[in-house]
Amino acid sequence: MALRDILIVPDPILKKVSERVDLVDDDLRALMDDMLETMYAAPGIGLAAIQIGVPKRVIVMDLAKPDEEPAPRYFVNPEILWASEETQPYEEGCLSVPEIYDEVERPAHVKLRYIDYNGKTVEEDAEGMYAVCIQHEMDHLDGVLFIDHLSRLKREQAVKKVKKQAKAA
Ligand code: K1U
Ligand code: ZN
Repeated sequence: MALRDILIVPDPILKKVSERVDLVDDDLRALMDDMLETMYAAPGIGLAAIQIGVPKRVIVMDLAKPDEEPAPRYFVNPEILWASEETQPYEEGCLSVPEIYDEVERPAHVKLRYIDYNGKTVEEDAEGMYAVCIQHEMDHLDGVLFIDHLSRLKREQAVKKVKKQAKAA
């Protein structure tokens, strides 16, 4: 397993649309292992492959609380089959937009289909933090960041702040 670098805005690679995966094999599982290690180290609760520069439709996530056992989840080619009309606001963050947090409104419930770590197709419902996080991560697969859901002014301010942090580092 290896730690990978996380791309930071305004890296243009983050705007790419990721490609579907043909096969869940050992190479893909090695990528997912690296992504999980990178996510835990950041630390974060989710990570899309494009955030480490790999344009594949792959996501890892762990929503376990600090006092709970780790509960890694792996999503290959995730699709949203249904989204509720009811929405919920959540103050989101992103490892590719460090130290910026703002409220995004998304569907409160979604029905998902994806392929798991073992290549099995799974369908399940997501709500609460799971629904927030999977929609945030699936946006990454289409080159969309949470700041793209904010006003142009807020988005530009966020990118400016991240660039300033990078210069100071
Ligand atoms: O960069 C990412 O996509 C990961 C992002 C996921 C996310 C967070 C909040 C709402 C939606 C999606 C993060 O993990 S940001 C860091 C974070 O939320 C966190 C870090 C340590 C402990 C708890 C949370
Ligand atoms: Zn993100």
